[in-house]
Amino acid sequence: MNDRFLRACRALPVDRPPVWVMRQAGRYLPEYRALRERHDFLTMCREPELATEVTLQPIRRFGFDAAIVFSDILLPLESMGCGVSFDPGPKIAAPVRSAADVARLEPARMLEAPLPTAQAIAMLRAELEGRAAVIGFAGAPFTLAAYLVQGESREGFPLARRFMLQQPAAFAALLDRLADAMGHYLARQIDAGAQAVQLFDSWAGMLPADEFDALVLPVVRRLVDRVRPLGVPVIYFATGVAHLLDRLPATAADVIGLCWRTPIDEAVRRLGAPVPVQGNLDPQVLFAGDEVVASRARDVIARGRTASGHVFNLGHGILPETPLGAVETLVETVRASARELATPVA
Ligand code: 1CP
Repeated sequence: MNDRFLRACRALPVDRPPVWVMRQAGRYLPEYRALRERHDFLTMCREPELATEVTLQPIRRFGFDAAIVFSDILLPLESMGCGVSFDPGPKIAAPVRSAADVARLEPARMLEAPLPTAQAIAMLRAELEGRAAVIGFAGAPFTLAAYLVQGESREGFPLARRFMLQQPAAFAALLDRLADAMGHYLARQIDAGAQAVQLFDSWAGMLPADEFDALVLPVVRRLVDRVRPLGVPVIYFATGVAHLLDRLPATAADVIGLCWRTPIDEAVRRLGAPVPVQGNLDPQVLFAGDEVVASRARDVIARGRTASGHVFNLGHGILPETPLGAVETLVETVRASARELATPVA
């Protein structure tokens, strides 16, 4: 039974930091690319057997301490009545642009919709038998709203920002509906066996602090308060939020995921609360050669010791061209930190 990841999330002692990487199932793996040649991305998410296989690929190869179920943050929006496709970037068939569009979204549909992701989670628990923890996930309300309003991915999501400023009540209603829907969605993943859940707020960092405080933080808090009583740790991950770090403990998340821009020890001071953290090696470091990978990973581990709990991860998703050897070096460096801790200093 490998409970390193769950123990670190709870700030309990561990022999070394647990390690997994965001987007660990994906295009940098030849076995993923081989399967992807035969199936499109949405099929791989919607067939529980395929999603399970892809989720297990990086666990078999690298022995990560946690497995994040293969899906996408935009997939559950389909169950709310929004068409989603990838070509390869995401596209929303009917973007949300008015209060009437918001009113059409139906969070309660999340309760009945077939949920292949939940089936995949159950299959993963059975396959893994405790060798790695199974993580479920959802997009956080603001990040989902950014895609829903913009209709696609776009630097700065300008239409979403304008909708937020021009129609604050409608935007707040949109966030509320998304929080309700993701509450149902995460509850179903936890029911199926997810041992932790991560909220991805990839675009929250674009907001000025006052708007984050007024509109976004209260909805994240409401969602976290809905999910935490279900008994599994909740990780809140946002990028580019150096200006918001002191606010993040107010999300009430059990673990704060850190992007690579702020060193962990500094982030811990600025969080100002003894909350466990996850992160935060810059994904680009994996292109710098084994020596740099090992030394930078050791640096992240050392800084992580200033936190009450530390889950080793990258500071954002692993990039498609990443050399496999660098990931091996990374995992081996994290494993070796246990031996170093066990060796008495002469
Ligand atoms: O062509 C392909 O094979 C599809 C590429 C792909 C993959 C592998 C997409 C499209 N999504 C995913 C999987 C995915 N997405 C996972 C799987 C589990 C794992 O980590 O191994 C997860 C957790 C996500 C989460 C996700 N999707 C986020 C949050 C994390 C982040 O990177 O900030 C976001 C923003 C998305 C949207 C999305 N889905 C896919 C793409 C290309 C994008 C990003 C578009 C953009 O930059 O706006």
